[in-house]
Amino acid sequence: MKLIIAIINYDDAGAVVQSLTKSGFSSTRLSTTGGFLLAGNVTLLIGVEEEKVQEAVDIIRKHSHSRRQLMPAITEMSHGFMPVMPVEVTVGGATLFVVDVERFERL
Ligand code: 2BA
Repeated sequence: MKLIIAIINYDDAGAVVQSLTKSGFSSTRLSTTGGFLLAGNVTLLIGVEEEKVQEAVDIIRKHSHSRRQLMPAITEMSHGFMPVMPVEVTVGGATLFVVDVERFERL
């Protein structure tokens, strides 16, 4: 068994979870915050049999869209902090980790 840890955009989460559920995948949705933008995103935990990993990844890919996002920037001056032009970053469709599950039990 594998555990897919999928970090996705908050706006895509509903469609991803709905489509996973429709295809028979169980998932747990966590509210998380990206360390760089400090903006809310969603992390899904999806336990799947190895042969179903690709199907789950395809569903996540289908509903996750990359976006340009503005990041407010500040610079340090001798007398404090000063706002400068916001920086635009591309936030990817989804960030995935697929890890081995040593043991899985429902008690
Ligand atoms: P954030 O950390 O808020 O990052 C949002 C986006 O900012 C990233 O999009 C990337 O385009 C950019 N970014 C991140 N760190 C950067 C840096 N040091 N310099 C310049 N630009 C940077 P994604 O790569 O698509 O990542 C989306 C979210 O996925 C991240 O939100 C974070 O929550 C998660 N993530 C990405 N890579 C990860 C990793 N290696 N480990 C854990 N979480 C990760």
